[in-house]
Amino acid sequence: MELIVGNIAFSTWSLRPWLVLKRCGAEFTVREVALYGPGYREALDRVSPSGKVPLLVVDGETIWDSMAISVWCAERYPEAKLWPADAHARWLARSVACEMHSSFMALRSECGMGPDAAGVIHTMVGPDRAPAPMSEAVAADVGRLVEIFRTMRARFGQGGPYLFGEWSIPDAFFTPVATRFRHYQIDLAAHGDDGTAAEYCETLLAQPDFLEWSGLGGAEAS
Ligand SMILES: N[C@@H](CCC(=O)N[C@@H](CS)C(=O)NCC(=O)O)C(=O)O
Repeated sequence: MELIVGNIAFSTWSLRPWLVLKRCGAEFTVREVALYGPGYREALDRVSPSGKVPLLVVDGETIWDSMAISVWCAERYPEAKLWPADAHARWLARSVACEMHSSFMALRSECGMGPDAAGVIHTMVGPDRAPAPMSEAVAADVGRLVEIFRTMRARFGQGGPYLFGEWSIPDAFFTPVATRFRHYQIDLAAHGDDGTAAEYCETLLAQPDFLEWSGLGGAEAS
């Protein structure tokens, strides 16, 4: 089984299925396709049906999209308990993971972790590269994320430090958010946090699998 990822230094999409696969205890190799350099489009199109990464090559198929790979993992490794056991928690875990997958465009584009128009990779320039001033759209995204973190932790977080207590797929999807908050030094208290969201983000950033990814080169972002 092979996970094909973008640059570990900044591919936030690639980090998610990597975290999920690690959680399953799956045996897999990683192939990094360098994005946005000369010839990258052809290299990516050779391996990717969608022209994007991440991809999981398994059982003669190429599965694309970080959510599709995560759902495949939940099917293949039920013992990893990648979704919460409680039905209500599970329904909402899927809601927030899908919301993360499909929304927060302002945060993604204005607080990017990939190369900008000048080719500068934000993660490489240090945490002082804060966007100033923060746009209303980014502030709305941050406020909504704080609301999700506070609400889910309060309702379902009793069994552990993750969003739904025990680690589950939403934690993989929110780890890149925690890296953005850290990288851009976003003060969550200014966006409605009572400390819950900040503590949750610290938990994600201290998670051993994330630290291993950081050691592979994805220190800030990915
Ligand atoms: N929704 C997709 C998004 C994948 C995505 O945007 N991947 C970026 C990686 S940073 C990519 O492949 N970009 C290359 C390109 O668009 O040319 C997923 O979750 O896998």
